[in-house]
Amino acid sequence: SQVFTALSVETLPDRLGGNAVLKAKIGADSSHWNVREVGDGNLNLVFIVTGDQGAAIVKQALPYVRLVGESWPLPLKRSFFEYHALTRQAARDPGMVPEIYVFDEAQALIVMEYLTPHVILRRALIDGRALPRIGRDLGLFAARTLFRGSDLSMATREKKADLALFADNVELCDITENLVFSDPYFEAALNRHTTPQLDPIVAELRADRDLKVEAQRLKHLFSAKAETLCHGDLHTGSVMVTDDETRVIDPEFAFYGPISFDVGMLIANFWMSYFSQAGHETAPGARDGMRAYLLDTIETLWETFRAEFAHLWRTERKGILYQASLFEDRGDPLAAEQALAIVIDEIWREMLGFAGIEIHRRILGLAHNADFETIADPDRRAPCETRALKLGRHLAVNRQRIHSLRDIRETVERLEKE
Ligand code: SR1
Ligand code: MG
Repeated sequence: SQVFTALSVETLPDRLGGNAVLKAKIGADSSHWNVREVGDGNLNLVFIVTGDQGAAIVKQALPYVRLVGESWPLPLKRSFFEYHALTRQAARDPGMVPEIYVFDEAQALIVMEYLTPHVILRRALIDGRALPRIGRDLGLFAARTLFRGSDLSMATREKKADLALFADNVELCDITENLVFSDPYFEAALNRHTTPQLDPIVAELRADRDLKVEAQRLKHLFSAKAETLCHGDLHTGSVMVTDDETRVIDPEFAFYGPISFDVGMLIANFWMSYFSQAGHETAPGARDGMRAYLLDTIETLWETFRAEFAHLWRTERKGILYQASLFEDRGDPLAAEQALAIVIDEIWREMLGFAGIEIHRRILGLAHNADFETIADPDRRAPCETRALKLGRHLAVNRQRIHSLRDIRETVERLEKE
């Protein structure tokens, strides 16, 4: 196959126009294709291509980090991992990821379904839109993909083959290992907290021994607990929504890691959205309904995850772990329920920790999120970010002693009034 060459708006129709699948999906005459580059993420090129028949998304990896430039090389093989993660997610929770039309490994490109009129969930939440389905849809997606990618469900040979396959996603794991678990807690070169008013709390957090130890314990879990196929970058920017549909995109950070990782990252982004609302409201209290919606959504997401995980545990536990032959067949059905309660409790405590450090890195590290960044006035942004940082510390350090989302809701609402 050809040497990798980055696509451009000008070259794309010629380069992809001969593909029979794309002729059928977009239009037979590629000179009629309209191409727009819309990538606003940190890593890749993304094009929307429309033609006489329809439309498609073309996503192409670049051999470097787009956010930083060619000084930070990044392998093209991330596209391979994204493709393989998407195929597994499609099988494990049908209808929740975009359909793939073409995968070209040498060109590091995936052509997939154009989701329209979907918008990025993070953007919708900034705009104050309360999407009715996301808590349930994302709770189901997390439970199904994380349970079904693990030794609770998969045949051991198949699971070990996937463990080996995704183990090569080294460079993207390295990004997470550094940017999420370490950089926020010292003066790393890539850090860029954009609000100088945060300097005192940043100094406090970086001197916080308990926090730094917890961050490294969580990094240890991330690197060593190869439990399931994680999405790896499951935040509100990786979800596309309408009022009626939820889709999950962008699993190029996929790796075998803790079940709790995706859940924690995702929920953290709802808490950040909550604390950012004060920076977006046009009058005090104008976003109170949105705030309540976000905390309710977190509860729905977690409760749905827990209920679906328990359902799959009871009906699909066919892997090498907690085998029914050890429990039910021996006349002790409660043994499996006892084990389930312990497994869920462990996911809960880990999930809180991952959520806490995800909040910190989105404010202190390299990769910020638009929830806070779009609050232009630093005097409005700083209190929002400070409250979120405090919650992150509480979650990471006290996670073994936090027992319910009700307790966290009280903390969150108290911080919001500070
Ligand atoms: C250099 S990549 C920075 C961040 O962008 C991705 O979306 C991941 O979240 C990563 O940590
Ligand atoms: Mg992404």
